Amino acid sequence: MKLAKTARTDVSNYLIKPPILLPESAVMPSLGPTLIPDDSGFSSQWHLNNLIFPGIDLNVTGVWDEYTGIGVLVGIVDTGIDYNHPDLAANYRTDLDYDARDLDFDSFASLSDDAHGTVVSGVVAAALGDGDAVGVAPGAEITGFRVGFGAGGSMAQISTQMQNMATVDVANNSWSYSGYFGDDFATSTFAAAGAAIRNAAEIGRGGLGTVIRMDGWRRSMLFDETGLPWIPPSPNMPTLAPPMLHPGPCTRPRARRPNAGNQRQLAAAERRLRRAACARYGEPSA
Ligand SMILES: [Ca+2]
Ligand SMILES: [Ca+2]
Repeated sequence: MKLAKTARTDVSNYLIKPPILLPESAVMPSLGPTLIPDDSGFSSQWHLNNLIFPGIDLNVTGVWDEYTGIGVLVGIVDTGIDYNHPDLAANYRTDLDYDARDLDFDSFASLSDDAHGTVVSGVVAAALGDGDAVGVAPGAEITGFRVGFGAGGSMAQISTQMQNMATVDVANNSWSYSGYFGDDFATSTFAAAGAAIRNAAEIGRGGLGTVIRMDGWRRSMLFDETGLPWIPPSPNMPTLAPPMLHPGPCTRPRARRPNAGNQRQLAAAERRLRRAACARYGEPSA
């Protein structure tokens, strides 16, 4: 089985900056985003910045002043990609892609059924400036892991590209092989692909694990609602119960800056989660 040419890992962007401590009396100025793309189609990209219904969007433009995804490589597992498209050319890595359909090192969209990968690549990382649009991470790099579907596809192609996910920082999979949410990686049909996903989650990014987007996941879901097997992150957490009974930062409501209002919201959310966890695992909630 042939795999993509080069493993690439750059963990420098995952280092956490030390917090900036301010005196309690300090007032944070309210500043809007200064990076506003001048791409001609940006005003129509309501999912990034909704001009008609403000706030009904991804709330991402404020992040771009500090971070646009520079230094992160996203693997697009999908059909072929028109990487000569002016929105994509600047961010596409032709030296890292792999085509499991044609068994070559070029994931260019060469057939009429190759349209999907180009669209998905643009949503992820269409570059600032050139073309018409921008992606949610316009500074990130992308590379293509081409597969076919229907008569042009096979489980061997899928398994190969699931293995190749270990060579990128983030992997995107906007597809299903057997219908919406029909792919069951616990079955024999998908067993090899499932093992490859687990491998990427364990060894990608130099051992930090490739970040693999989970379709169908919602922020309100608890892990055991995903139907996935629990992989203990620590000997002290052999099941989901310990982290559920000790709610942590992952339960925090989204807030840009701490203040009295969202601190109360946080406390209330943690109380709700703790009550739910205790009820689920038969523990007293007092
Ligand atoms: Ca090819
Ligand atoms: Ca662009």
